[in-house]
Amino acid sequence: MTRTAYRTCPLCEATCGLEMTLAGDRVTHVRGDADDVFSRGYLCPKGALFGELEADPDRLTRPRIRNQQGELVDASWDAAYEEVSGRLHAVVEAHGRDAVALYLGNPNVHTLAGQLYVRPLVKALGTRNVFSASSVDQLPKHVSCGLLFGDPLAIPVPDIDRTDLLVILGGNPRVSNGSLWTAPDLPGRLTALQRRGGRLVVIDPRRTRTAAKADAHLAIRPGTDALLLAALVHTLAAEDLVRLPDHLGGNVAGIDDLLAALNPFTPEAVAPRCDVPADVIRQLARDLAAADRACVYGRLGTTTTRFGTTASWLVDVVNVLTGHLDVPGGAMFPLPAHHRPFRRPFRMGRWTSRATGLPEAIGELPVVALTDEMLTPGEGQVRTLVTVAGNPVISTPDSDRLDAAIAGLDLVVSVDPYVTATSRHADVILPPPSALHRAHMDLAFAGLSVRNVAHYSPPVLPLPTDRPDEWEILLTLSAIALGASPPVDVDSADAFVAHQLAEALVADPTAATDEDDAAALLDAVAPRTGPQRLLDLLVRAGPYGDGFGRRDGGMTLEQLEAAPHGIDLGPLTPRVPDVLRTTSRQVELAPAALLADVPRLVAELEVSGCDQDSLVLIGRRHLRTNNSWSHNVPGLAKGQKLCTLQLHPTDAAMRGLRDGDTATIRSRVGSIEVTVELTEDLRPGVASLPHGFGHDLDGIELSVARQEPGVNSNRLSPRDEVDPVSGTAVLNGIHIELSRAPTGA
Ligand SMILES: Nc1nc2c(c(=O)[nH]1)N[C@H]1C(S)=C(S)[C@@H](COP(=O)(O)OP(=O)(O)OC[C@H]3O[C@@H](n4cnc5c(=O)[nH]c(N)nc54)[C@H](O)[C@@H]3O)O[C@H]1N2
Ligand SMILES: Nc1nc2c(c(=O)[nH]1)N[C@H]1C(S)=C(S)[C@@H](COP(=O)(O)OP(=O)(O)OC[C@H]3O[C@@H](n4cnc5c(=O)[nH]c(N)nc54)[C@H](O)[C@@H]3O)O[C@H]1N2
Ligand code: SF4
Ligand SMILES: [Mo]
Repeated sequence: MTRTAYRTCPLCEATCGLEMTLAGDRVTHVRGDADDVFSRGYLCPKGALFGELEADPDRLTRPRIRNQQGELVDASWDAAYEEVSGRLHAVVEAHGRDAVALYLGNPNVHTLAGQLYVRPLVKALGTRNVFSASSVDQLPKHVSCGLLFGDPLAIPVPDIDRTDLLVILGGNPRVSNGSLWTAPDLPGRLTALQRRGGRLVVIDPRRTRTAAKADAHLAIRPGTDALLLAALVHTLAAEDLVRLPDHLGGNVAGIDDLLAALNPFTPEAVAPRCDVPADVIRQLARDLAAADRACVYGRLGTTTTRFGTTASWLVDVVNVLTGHLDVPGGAMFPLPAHHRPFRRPFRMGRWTSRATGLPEAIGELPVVALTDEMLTPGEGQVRTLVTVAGNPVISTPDSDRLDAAIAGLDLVVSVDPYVTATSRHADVILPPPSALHRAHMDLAFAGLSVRNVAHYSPPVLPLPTDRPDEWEILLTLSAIALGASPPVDVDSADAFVAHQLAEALVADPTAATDEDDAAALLDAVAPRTGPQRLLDLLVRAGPYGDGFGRRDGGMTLEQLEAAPHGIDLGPLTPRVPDVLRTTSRQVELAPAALLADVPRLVAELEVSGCDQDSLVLIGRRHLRTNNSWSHNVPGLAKGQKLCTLQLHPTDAAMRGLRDGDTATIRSRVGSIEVTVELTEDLRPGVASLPHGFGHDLDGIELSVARQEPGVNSNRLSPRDEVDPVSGTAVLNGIHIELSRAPTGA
């Protein structure tokens, strides 16, 4: 007997609908859900192998505890929680709450546990040492949008289906399937843009799959996007091309200060540094200004650079000044179905990293500070690490130092399904059940979608009775952090979280409810519990919600449950001024924190182009990978050597390297050996190495990945090279030296 089940794919930001065939509890086939209102049948190789990933025999089904001999052995849930509780309480008692660091990895934005139950855990831990993958990723965009629009979550996305001209800097959506930009089948949408006569311009040091199919590709020098963007602004001003959409006119502040600050950045001044001709920059500005519907978009190749926040800011500045912010076909603000809590105007630097002085932003510290927080003695020194869905030993800079620092901690707890480079250090591993056993609804990505869409997936399989759901694991940890000893009453903890949410909703003027009694909201969603109770509250209080009876026919979780292919809520619509949370309630084009960084960018103009024989390293992604944890799926890995150093033949020849040779790469902090792959897709002076590899460390239990382990590129990233505004790591544009490895190929 087989059956069909539908579920949103949790593997990347595209949120494709999966149609799965199951025999018993095994997924035998996956295809794209042709009826999905958003993805309409699209599927990538990872989604197609979702069943294989879920059934991976290396996934843990029971907790692990480190025994007296130092081995990680199977344990019961009771014993595992007991171990965490005893040791965590001891650390907090002896050293205080800041001695516990929390690292939140990328999959947290892909699970309901991460979306709904991490915040209670953060509160319960009460530590300032909260870190996440954001600071090796998109944090600069949160900061720039926080400063521009007042809300770090108000991130405008390219309205791809209606635009005529799209300029992509440092993104490769034909491979990544989009990021901070949720649009299933981006390859198809990009093709459609060109078919209807629109243009795609890609700015990237590498001729990526996206660049190869673009109408124009500018192979910019890494790390110089902020300069190019500043020159676009300069041209718009110099040629009198600035025009704001009518509805924005009265809501934009700071234009004069902005233009004055960017006055030094003429196209001629930036051209040698960017290695993009001045007339090309000027023409791009004119094209953007002349297009009825156009949009500039920057992704990882702009954020994880020395000018990450400044580049992120200027992307939106160009959209504003060319009249393309918040209008159809431009950069638009989605309106998700769930209620988003009212936010006070964005502030950062509310505390700083004790060891590095780097500022807090969106409630966390930059992860580049984690190693020093562990190694620097004194009050608040980190002695315990809790990771939830994260693999910082592979994903974050200066990995060898971090790896060694983690090994010296008093206690490591990992909520993770695998024994990875990071969780191999754990004293306790708490594995979440497979995604098939968990409900799903994308909350983060609904706020980044090119259409307003709501999609709820119930669990495909019942949870085995002997296993907690991931949200229950997080709630148990929260209760332990608050001082409880196991067994924890998860139902009470969950009721407490729901009550707090209901209280927040009745107090929130932007929530769709007239109730002033939290109990009435909780009655309305009874008898639901767990994430479903929270979701029903959020959806009913949301912009399309039933408002707990206020709006007839408004959305409820019940409606979503009855719509396995999702509910389409229509194209994006203008949202200014509602979306603005700045104190002035205006778009602040020239925030002080960003103007203060302009002199550093001016200094960059003085840097000469580049030495002929110097090399910088950038990253890349492959369609068949997902950061550090997809390499264990045989159907995805296929024994391919994906972790190669791509190099231009000219750079290789200068060093006597040939295709297939083994080269030694040295950076200021580390050295690794890797196979060379020659390609003319890179601009000379730039080498490319993917991240997420290095699965051959002692103790890692990834039997398939170990066969083709690759090397960890972050052993080369210095932890003191950051975008100073946000503290985000520089992962693109690392200076390296390259030579033939002594042992040869
Ligand atoms: N050099 C370089 N470094 C990079 C990047 C780069 O481009 N270059 N990219 C950066 C980016 S964009 C990101 S987002 C980070 C990612 O950094 P991380 O989030 O630290 O790493 P991931 O590889 O995504 O690892 C996710 C972990 O979550 C576990 N996991 C998977 N599903 C679940 C689940 O449902 N629940 C739980 N609890 N755990 C789960 C996996 O087993 C894995 O251990 O890496 C960053 N690092
Ligand atoms: N297949 C696959 N898809 C993924 C992931 C994955 O691991 N594999 N990871 C997911 C995650 S966590 C994220 S955050 C997204 C990332 O999504 P994207 O940002 O679209 O993906 P990347 O491939 O990292 O693209 C960054 C691009 O920036 C270029 N670049 C490097 N330095 C510079 C520079 O200084 N300037 C400019 N203009 N370009 C530069 C690189 O050559 C690269 O093409 O992908 C997501 N999707
Ligand atoms: S594009 Fe992303 S969401 Fe869609 S099937 Fe592939 S991994 Fe899943
Ligand atoms: Mo990411």
